[in-house]
Amino acid sequence: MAKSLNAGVVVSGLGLWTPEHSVSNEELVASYNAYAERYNQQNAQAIEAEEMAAMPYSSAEFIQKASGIKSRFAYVKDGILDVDRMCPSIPLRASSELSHQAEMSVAAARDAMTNANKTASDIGAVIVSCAYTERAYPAIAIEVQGALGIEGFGFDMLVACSAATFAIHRAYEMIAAGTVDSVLVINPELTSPQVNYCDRDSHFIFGDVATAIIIEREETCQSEHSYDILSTKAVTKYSSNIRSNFGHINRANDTDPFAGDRLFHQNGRKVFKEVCPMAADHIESHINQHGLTPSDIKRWWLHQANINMNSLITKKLLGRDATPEEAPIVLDTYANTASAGSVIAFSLYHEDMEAGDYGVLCSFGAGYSIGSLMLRKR
Ligand code: CO8
Repeated sequence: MAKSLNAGVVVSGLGLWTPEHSVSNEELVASYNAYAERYNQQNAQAIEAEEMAAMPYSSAEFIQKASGIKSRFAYVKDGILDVDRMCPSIPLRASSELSHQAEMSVAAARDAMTNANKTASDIGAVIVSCAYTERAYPAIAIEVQGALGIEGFGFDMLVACSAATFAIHRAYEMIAAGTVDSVLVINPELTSPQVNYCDRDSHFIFGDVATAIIIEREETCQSEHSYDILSTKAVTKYSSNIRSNFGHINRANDTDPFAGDRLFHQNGRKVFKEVCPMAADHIESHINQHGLTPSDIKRWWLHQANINMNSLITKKLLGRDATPEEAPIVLDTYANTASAGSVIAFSLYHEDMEAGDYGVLCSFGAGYSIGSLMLRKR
């Protein structure tokens, strides 16, 4: 059993940057269906002869019912709805310019620093952790560190949906070990370039966003809203049910660099069935480590992939439906934002918590990976 380090480490600030452009289910379905119709017309003979499968049509009603998603934000909307493109049109930036993910990161980081009453000189390390970084090196975290004028060090981490919780775990451990006094964790989830907008099963799932979290020693905390990190818990179990084969080796494969398997793809039904019980068991055992039960938890800031997954998990834990106040949902407007979802929920729904209230922050997804934190309002 993982022991609580009980190290006097706190979450002292949360930051959120939301893109200005949003894309509704209706808009997305209209462009997907126009693309499918054209494809089916162009290949009518082969489809008729059963040499090719027709592209199936998507529906806004299905998307909302199956996932809870009504719309998503896009860093760049241009191109996503263009049936001749089906991909956002994001301009290349020169190496001398701030990169796209660094720009998103800086915006979320400034919000978190304001909320934590921190300046750049108070931060000892920067972790940028998300599902994809736009390049391998130099690390986005080091670019952000430079842009914000932070001393110390920075590094990037990739853990798909659990990138935020796993990075907070690392920050917690670095502070507990005395390596640094304060860490800025940022999750610039620029997912839209990896969404296959031509795939009916996944074209609706993701949105773009950036979140940030300040973690520091309790002695230095000057925030109005802060949370003791009582412990962290993580588990991973290998599965290819959520996968992207995009990577630096693609150049050497002599295959299509934009093929469907290079983009996000999944067996959603299997993921749903396998991850829900794993996540519920993980959370319950984490809570039990503290001599608590699920009924002691005031707020569940859960991963935001699917509203039905969250309902199932909280029902399994509580033995009843959770209220929207207990387990807030943000995926109706944000969709699945990879690792950032639970942090958005935390960021938007925490200020009413009272001293002594317990909350659980938990991610679950690709890997599979599950990461949780037991938090207590100070
Ligand atoms: N419109 C209409 N019908 C559809 C559509 C659509 N868009 N899509 C599927 N259908 C059809 C199917 O073909 C099927 O038809 P039939 O019954 O005739 O075969 C029927 O609807 C039911 O299909 P499913 O069984 O697939 O539907 P589900 O109820 O399972 O819902 C979901 C599909 C919403 C995908 C659901 O399974 C789900 O959310 N599963 C959980 C997945 C999950 O949590 N994944 C985590 C992914 S996030 C992550 O790990 C981070 C990765 C890194 C980020 C990537 C960024 C790009």
